Amino acid sequence: MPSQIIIAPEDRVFVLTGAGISAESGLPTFRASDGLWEGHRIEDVCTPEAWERNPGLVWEFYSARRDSAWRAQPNPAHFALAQLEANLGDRFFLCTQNVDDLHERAGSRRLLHMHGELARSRCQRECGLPPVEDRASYRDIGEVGFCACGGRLRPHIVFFGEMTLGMDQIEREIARATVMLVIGTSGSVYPAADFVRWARRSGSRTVYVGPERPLNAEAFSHIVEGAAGEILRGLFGGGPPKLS
Ligand code: BV8
Ligand code: ZN
Repeated sequence: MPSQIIIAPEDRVFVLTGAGISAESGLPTFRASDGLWEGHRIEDVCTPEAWERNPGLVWEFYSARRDSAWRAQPNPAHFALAQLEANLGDRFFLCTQNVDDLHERAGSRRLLHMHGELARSRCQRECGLPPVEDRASYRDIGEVGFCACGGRLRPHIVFFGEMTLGMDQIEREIARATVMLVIGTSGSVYPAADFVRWARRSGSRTVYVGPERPLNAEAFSHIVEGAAGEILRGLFGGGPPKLS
């Protein structure tokens, strides 16, 4: 049985998740698909240039991602984090790099999607109007709607080269956390890959859960190798955290 981690009454837990936590729900990770996302090069579907060049291809890609995400179900790792949130209340904060909605469907609420959400679209003109709920799959760019200002709607996704979301809140939560738990992320994409180093600098215990050592392994005080769905349940024991 993997070691358990103590969470004392004065502890605050910051959790960061990546594609690995959704692997057991059947959603492919980025590493697994050898740098190709469902057969597409990142440059063709997830950069501002790609959007300018061919918004139809970008919408085809994210429509396919929407379809597979809506068909997927949360797995025991998602539920274990929702349980931990229920136990710790405001001593818990969850930041995810994932754009799927499996954390929400498992019951997580104190959650921030730093790379955006599949379930929303926003105006490409950044006119200031907030993102809108949009779970549709578009077969053709002609089907995609427009913002009230006339701008075309784009996926509410952080493309490479674009600023990540909620960084002020993330920096605040990392600064006041005493334990950082990182689950299922290879540590290859920034600034998320640096969070563990920020946590280490502010004296937090840093724990990684995943079947492979991440690229930022040096910054973790504990590495628990294994699948999140198996490890997390054991780690928290499902009931109130007996992390002694
Ligand atoms: C920015 C949304 C600046 C889209 C995403 C050179 C050096 C350093 C940085 C850079 C650089 N050149 C460019 C950069 C910056 C760039 C970057 O980091 N590039 C990398 C490739 C080097 N970063 C950016 O562009 C960021 N923006 O820097 O802006 C700026 C500043 C001011 C003003 C304007 C701009 C934006 C990055 C966000 C891009 N969007 N997602 C979408 O999802 O479709 S990133 C996307 O890829 C994901 O969100 C995630 O972040 C990343 C994939 O990583 P992981 O989630 O870790 O997945 P991966 O497959 O790699 O690993 C899975 C892991 O799970 C594995 O370790 C595996 O072992 C594990 N696993 C498998 N099964 C399980 C498991 N774990 C547990 N249980 C299991 N069962
Ligand atoms: Zn607009």
